[in-house]
Amino acid sequence: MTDKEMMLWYTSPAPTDGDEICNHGGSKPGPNDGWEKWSLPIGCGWFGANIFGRTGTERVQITENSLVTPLLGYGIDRRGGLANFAELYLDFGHEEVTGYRRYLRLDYGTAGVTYKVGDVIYSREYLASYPDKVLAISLGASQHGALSFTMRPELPFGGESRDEAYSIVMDNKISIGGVYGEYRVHFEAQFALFTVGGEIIPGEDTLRVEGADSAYIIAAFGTDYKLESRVFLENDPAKKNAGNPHPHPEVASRVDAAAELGYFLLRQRHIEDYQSLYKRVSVDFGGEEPKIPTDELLANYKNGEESRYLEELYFQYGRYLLISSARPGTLPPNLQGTWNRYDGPPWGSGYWHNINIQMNYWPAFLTNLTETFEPYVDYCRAYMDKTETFADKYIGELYPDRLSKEKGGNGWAIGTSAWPYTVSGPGTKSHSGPGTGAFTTMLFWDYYAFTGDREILARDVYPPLKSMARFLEKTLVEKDGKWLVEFSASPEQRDLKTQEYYRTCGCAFDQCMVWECFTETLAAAEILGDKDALIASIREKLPLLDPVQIGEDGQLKEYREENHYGEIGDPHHRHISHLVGVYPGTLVTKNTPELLAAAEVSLEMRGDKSTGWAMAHRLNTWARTGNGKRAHDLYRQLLTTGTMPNLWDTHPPFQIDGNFGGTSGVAEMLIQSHAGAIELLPCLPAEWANGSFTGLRARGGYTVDAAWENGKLTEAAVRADHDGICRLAHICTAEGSSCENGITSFPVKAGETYSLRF
Ligand code: FUC
Repeated sequence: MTDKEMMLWYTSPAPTDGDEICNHGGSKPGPNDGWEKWSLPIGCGWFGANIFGRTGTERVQITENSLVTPLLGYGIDRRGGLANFAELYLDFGHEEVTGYRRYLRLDYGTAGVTYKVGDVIYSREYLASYPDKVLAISLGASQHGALSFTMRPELPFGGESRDEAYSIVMDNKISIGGVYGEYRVHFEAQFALFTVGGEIIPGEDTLRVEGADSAYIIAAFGTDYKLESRVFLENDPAKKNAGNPHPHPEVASRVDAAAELGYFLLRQRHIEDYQSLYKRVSVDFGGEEPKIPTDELLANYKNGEESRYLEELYFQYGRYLLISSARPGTLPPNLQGTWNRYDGPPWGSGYWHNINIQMNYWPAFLTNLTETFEPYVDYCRAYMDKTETFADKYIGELYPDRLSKEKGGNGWAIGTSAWPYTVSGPGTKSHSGPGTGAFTTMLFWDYYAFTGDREILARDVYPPLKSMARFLEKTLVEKDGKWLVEFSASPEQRDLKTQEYYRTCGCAFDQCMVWECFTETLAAAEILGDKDALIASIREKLPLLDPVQIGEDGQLKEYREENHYGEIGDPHHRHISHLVGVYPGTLVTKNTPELLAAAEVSLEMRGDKSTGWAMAHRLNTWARTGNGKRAHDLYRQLLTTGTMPNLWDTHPPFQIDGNFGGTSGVAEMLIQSHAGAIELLPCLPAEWANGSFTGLRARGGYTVDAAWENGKLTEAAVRADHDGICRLAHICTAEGSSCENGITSFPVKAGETYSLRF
């Protein structure tokens, strides 16, 4: 563990460019967009806020994931989806300032601003508390009575598209709210103001602070949304929330409870809670705290300068963003995490299921943030009834003779798009095959694999996993002695000749996903002693899936009917879905060297150049091949071509998946455990010749630390959650261990740490 601080910082506020934009589709962000490129995100899963750090009028822009209206069509140019919740303006009128600095401290989960006006130092700190479910802002001045400002919360865009809008000023509190969109979401935000010294003067929609020593603001946000199966089953948009209590009393009680605590205690509780997750992991590649701000650091890196610190920072930033956008009880992180300033965000800030939502969760288990997956478990449980009807429909249309009339008898099925209020089903006109469902259940399996927790397996993992196997089994047809998915499509690939989405039978994506799903289901059934007929049936089919083949260019084929690389679809497509067996899958590993070599050929041919998340996908896949140079090239590429000054990933536009994929990619370079043993430093690049990490996780319920010098492991420690046999790859020196085929095994006891020196 190093004590260097992980911090993003800047010497000017976020510019005002783009402040007026309300709908992404109508007007694309400009080159210097303040929100997208420069503002700093804080959040706690319940809500998110972007801090602009301005001195004249500060802007804090707030989102809460359940304020949604239906997306009126697909694509980034359609209005709908997640909405901007509220804007908080603080008028200081500080125009001439010196010594300006704003920052985001990843070690504490706090953002801040400091500057001087004349001799007075002004400072503000912002935090989003998960335990107390409030936004808190402290405002200070270095001279008695020097703090004066106006607090001015507003509905976004002057209340445009908000019905029954209200703004109520009472004593030291302003409440704003209304009803939003076709789902008739009732929402409310409350902003309470507290001062030391000076006075608070109420205005029509404002509170003015005059001559205070210091102040703090506590704000809470709520809607009448409740995550339950009714939300998805109910077709009438206006009835999805019907009968749920108005958020007002609950929001008010949260503000009151937080006010009782006061800023100091709120801050303490926030930092304790936040650090209990964040501090589980450290990485050190030899970076040093930079003397230049983050935007310059990134710009220099883009110009070819090295920065180990930036590489560490980006890794930890992904963890910060995940902690800030997903916690038990909240909705899962969407395409923008939980941050959005539009009333029509790109792709509706959806949960896109042909790569994006899965990528959001790639760092969850590996980087020791397991509980951030709980929101998806809840979400899946809530949409399950609806997605079972999709499976009924799909099987009924394609294979009526296989249709079961029992509830859940055809398993469940999911298409690409999903939101807090709706989820889509698969279809033969889709651009992505039914494998997207198994892409999703793979996360569930990993939830078990990394925790080794049988209760989690039985309660949260096995039901959706087995049910997905049930569905996928019904999508298979027997051809030439193989079981192939029909209809099948490699996500979003088009036929080179017709430019239509290419639809086929048994493409690598679907076959690999079925292979993973069946393999996981069989392993789970074995542990849980499930003897269901389905288990016997998928056990028979598994060896006949023939998921991957090598083509004439030595490539891992995307399609069974492909001979040469790139003859069917776009050879440089951003999706690399045919390689899911390498990552995040477990089919193609170092134990299958020919297949892995073929995957490398495909990866090379696909090329590094791509969009944000697609570079992150390549990074993770290169990490699995063990090629440290190529993995690091991709990491560099992601940072140089897919990263904005606030270190948000850009597709473009801003999508958070690339941040999360970047973080998991770094972790995959340091530790892997998908091929039967824990492998330390499986993909170490020359750039990270000396370093260490602590707290990364491995399958089986292990927490691992390691240190290395000149590219060679010097020490490691493995903590076991359960009694068992620990298996380490390529390490044959551990005392009391047996070593066979490069795998060292030794017995471990729950709660014990095993230290190894080399
Ligand atoms: C998938 C990708 C797109 C985009 C969208 C949100 O459909 O293919 O590039 O990221 O999700």
